Amino acid sequence: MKLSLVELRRARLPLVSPFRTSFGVETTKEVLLLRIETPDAEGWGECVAMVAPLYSSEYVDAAQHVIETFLIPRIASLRERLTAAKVAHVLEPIKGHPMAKAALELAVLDAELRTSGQPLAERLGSVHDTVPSGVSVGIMDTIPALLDAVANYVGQGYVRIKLKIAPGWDVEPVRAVRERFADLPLQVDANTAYTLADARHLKRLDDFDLLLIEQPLPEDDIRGHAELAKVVRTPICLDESITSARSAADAIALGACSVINIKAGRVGGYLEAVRVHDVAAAHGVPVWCGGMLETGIGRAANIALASLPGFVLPGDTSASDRFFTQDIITAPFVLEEGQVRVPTGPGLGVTIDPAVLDEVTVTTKSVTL
Ligand code: NPG
Repeated sequence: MKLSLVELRRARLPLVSPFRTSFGVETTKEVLLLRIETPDAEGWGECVAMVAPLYSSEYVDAAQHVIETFLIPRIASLRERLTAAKVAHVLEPIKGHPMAKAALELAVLDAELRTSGQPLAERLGSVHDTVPSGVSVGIMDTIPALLDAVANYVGQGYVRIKLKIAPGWDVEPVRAVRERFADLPLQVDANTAYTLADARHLKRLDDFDLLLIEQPLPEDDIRGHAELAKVVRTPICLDESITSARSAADAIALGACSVINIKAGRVGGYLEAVRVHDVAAAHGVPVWCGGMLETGIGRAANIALASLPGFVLPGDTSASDRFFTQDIITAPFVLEEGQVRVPTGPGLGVTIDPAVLDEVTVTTKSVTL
């Protein structure tokens, strides 16, 4: 499959409401979208790197730079021999930049699958037509505001709530939500905001029957998570720390986690994400699909991934209107009795709305090959 064009498009979509985490507040999604052309089909990819390197070391300007300068020439060098399965291998000599690599691999995968007529979900190993949908609730100014937000999402039918926590916004908000919603499947996400010295404080969360505590400690603190897991009863889930199938195997072997959040961007692509899923499944470790405020392109791919058999916990696979009043796809994802439908069309199975896309586009750059 020969690549003839790569289009790099930067778009800006306002969020329906500000989304606050321990590392910052987002009010707009600035996204890098890729469109590639091959003789038989086009393919779309979305890069999940954010504007600033606050979640991980990647950021969108750097992702665009590395894609243009180092990644495109490498995959183009494969010429007719380009296939999605070869992308990660040919990009391996370039250190790091998993989100940039994942975006490019997704575009190649989409073009390949649109050519053969196969849906992405099927290619990845899907076993479900719909997936249960959870929602991530940001840090709020007050506990009453948080309770209103949670009540609204529960009312819409979301089957699991994830609360963002940080020092100063943890035990009390979690207690308030648990008191109001006794049976709600509930989990928390710290995005690395604590240290092992906080172990006794974090243990107080054991009172609230949480599904898991996600990434309490720094990304490289695997031993710390293993120590913490001996102190707290609530299962420890890793997100930022899991950067590959190998690191997943290590974290499991070292007792650092008993649940894994899988994000394709964080591990360098959807094909590696499947390998993380397989490693976890082999160890009986449940996984769920994370989210990074994706537009319909990335959301479609995440929902496909979340339909694999090891994804036994609801993911951050919310409906499009959780974040956007206007998505860039013609049929945005909707919540139906707590579930979202896995796309069934070839490739990503979604259609881009060109008028909407043009409206939100800030810059476009084409690389002809
Ligand atoms: O549903 O897309 C979503 C957002 C889920 O909380 C969410 N994502 O740390 O997992 C995370 C967090 C995130 C958001 C991370 C933006 C990085 C950027």
